[in-house]
Amino acid sequence: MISKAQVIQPFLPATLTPGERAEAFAPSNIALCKYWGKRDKELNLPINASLSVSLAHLGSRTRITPALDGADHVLLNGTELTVDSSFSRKVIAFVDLFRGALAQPLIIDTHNNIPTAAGLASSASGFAALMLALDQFYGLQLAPEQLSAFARMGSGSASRSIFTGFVEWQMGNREDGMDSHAVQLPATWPELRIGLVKVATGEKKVDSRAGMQRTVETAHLYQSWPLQAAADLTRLHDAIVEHNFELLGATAEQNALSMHATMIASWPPLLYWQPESVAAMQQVWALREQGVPVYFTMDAGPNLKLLFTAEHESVLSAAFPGLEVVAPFGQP
Ligand code: 2P0
Repeated sequence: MISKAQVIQPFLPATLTPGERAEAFAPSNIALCKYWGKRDKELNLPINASLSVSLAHLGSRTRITPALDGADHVLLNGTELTVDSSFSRKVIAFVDLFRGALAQPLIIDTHNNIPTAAGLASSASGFAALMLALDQFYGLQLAPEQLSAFARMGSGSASRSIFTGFVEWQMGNREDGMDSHAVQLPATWPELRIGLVKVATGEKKVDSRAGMQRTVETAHLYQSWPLQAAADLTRLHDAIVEHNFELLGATAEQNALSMHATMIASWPPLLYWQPESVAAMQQVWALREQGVPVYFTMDAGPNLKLLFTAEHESVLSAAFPGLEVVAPFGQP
């Protein structure tokens, strides 16, 4: 198995010249075709390609400055964390891949503006923003595909958060993973809306890293997942090119439910849904029967993300009190 450091090393200059300050933003993203399962756990290389839409201004902003007291400092939303917290350890391990022998202590300050109530994962935008900030801080001048491949090593879904709009993470087949990076699709959809439905917040018992590993190792049903994902990816491309909202929504919803089916078929079983998640799904189906074009997707948690177009926003805000609406391509 190739290590992250072995892959990154050839792309770094012989001598690093740290800057004074770097700051970068990366958006969060919602997958319409999910990443679920790895062919390489060290490099976060996926078993299937995935496709997401970025959440515009919602995401992570990370600032890097030199630390003058000889120790690393990791801050999250304005609060300094202990260096042995799980967040700090992940951040420092990632930074170590780049600063190498220089070992210069740093202050790494991250702010997430993702509504915490929405229960959205922040590892995707967090590692993407950190990667962009490191690139600036050390003047690495990495190409977008390289930034995406390296952000992937922090967290798989971070590969997609290097870009905005519709983004496809190509699975690649190289052992070093340098062809497993995201690309931005040349498409916009100004009327598209994503509605964040909060069902529950709080730490989940099984994180997605452990969840996908358990699924791959124990669910026979998982064998059908790569085929489903490949078919869905093709349908999503067609839907985006044709602005076919029904095709986009139906494909995303079936893809999410198929992923959850593989989780439920794992052992021990993995069910991220709460009773309120199922009630919200049934509400979406009831609204569709009444003629409202609305679909949902879900990740490794109990919350729903609704997909709809701008003209139906008021109906959906009334049906789901507290709905947080995002326009991924800005206002039309
Ligand atoms: C996705 N998820 O495509 C899928 C759907 C969760 C369900 O990407 O182990 O935090 O760091 O590569 O990126 C969450 O997985 O996992 C995720 P690692 P990551 O959005």
